[in-house]
Amino acid sequence: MAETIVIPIKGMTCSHCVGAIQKALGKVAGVESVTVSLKEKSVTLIVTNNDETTRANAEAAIEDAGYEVRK
Ligand code: 9UX
Repeated sequence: MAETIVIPIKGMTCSHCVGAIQKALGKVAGVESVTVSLKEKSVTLIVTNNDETTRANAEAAIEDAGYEVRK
């Protein structure tokens, strides 16, 4: 069942960041859709399974793209 994950992101301040994060997360397995909010400084993912692996992969993709996940 599709589920929603919201990940707060640090250091995302312009629309280029939004594009970069969207692209990075679009490649993560199990991610069905990516919505980045510049205003909320967070990303909302629709995922096939809200499991540890999917979340870890998504966080790794954000960090690889050069952003920090706010824990
Ligand atoms: Mo904009 Mo984002 O100049 O890392 S691309 S702040």
